[in-house]
Amino acid sequence: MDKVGVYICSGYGIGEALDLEALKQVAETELKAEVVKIVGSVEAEDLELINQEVAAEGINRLVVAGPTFRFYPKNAFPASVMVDYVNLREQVAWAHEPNNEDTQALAADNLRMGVTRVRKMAPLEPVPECNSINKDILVVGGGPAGLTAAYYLAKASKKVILFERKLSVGGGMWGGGVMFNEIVVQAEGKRILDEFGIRSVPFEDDYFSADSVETVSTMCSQACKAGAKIFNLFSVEDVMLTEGRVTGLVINWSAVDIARLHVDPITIRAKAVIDATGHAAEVANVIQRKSGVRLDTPSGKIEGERPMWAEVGEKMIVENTREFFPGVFAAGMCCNAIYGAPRMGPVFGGMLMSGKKVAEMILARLMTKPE
Ligand code: 48F
Repeated sequence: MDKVGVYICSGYGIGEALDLEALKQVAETELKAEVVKIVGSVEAEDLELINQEVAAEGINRLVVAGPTFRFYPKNAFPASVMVDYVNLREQVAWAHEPNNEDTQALAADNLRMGVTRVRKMAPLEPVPECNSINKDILVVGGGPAGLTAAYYLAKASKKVILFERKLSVGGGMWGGGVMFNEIVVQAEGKRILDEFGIRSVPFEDDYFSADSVETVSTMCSQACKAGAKIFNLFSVEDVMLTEGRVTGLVINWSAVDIARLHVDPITIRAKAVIDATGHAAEVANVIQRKSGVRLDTPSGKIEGERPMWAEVGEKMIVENTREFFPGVFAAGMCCNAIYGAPRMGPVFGGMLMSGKKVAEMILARLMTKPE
């Protein structure tokens, strides 16, 4: 139940210029305020008395008619009480002819507005907890590996964000092999396509082919529906590296980079980061270039991608799906770039298997480590 209290101040020259009893009448009879009082001032003990009464009477909507609102100390009234300040001093008593009919009418109108305002005030909604800025896992790159990882992690109820530099996700998968719009996967890759609900047909021996457009669009849709948040047009330009571990990413709008604007990026924290940036292995590169740390590779550096050898490349990519630096995991083509293994052309099963494997590795880690 709302209870309106009106406190009219007689100090600071206000009582000499205005008929305060008449104002009190307006508040009581016309405006129907539950508690109406005339007080000597609105500071020190008088302010304390007002607050005691507000608490005792259960007033939750308060009008103080006196000096400008700037006069009151910070937190003069409890945060749970909605307050309106009617300025009877600077804007009425001090600015207009005292004890004049029009001055009195102005004071009454100001009081009417104050009481009406305080009755209509709505409490501020508490700021919702921002659950976008700290995430469980951040995926860099929305190619087949990144989308697969995001899908399985989100399906396991993890908070996942995927950043994709370009307008559309899908990476190198839209064009299949030389733009035939067909992708090829092996039997294990087909099982992942099946889990996404993507149709495929036998191709030869143990291989299957699928429409690349259906594959990308379905993977993207399923990842989103599972709960992954995809931010396209965002580029990851750096990492946060604290105490020998990557703890988050530094991101900016891709348009800022394209337009060569000098706009500072923002950071986002996570328990794990996935580098799924394809051949470029951008996260690994930025760590190596800027931090001079050892990566978990034979040479301690990025080994570099080797020439095409599809069968070996496909096998190696799953093997090379690893945490290559504390807090950062490789998935997809960048695994072979980091660990020095062959590329594999339009065979995409390895990308899907690598995306699934990295999700499983991170899930296992999150389960064994206290959150
Ligand atoms: O290149 P991409 O498709 O990587 P992938 O998932 O799959 C590789 C295959 O497409 C293909 C292949 C098959 O045999 O070899 O190349 O490993 O997708 C990588 C995505 O990451 C984005 C990029 O735009 C692409 O969509 N990306 C790269 N760097 C960044 C980025 C960055 N710094 N920030 C955000 N996105």
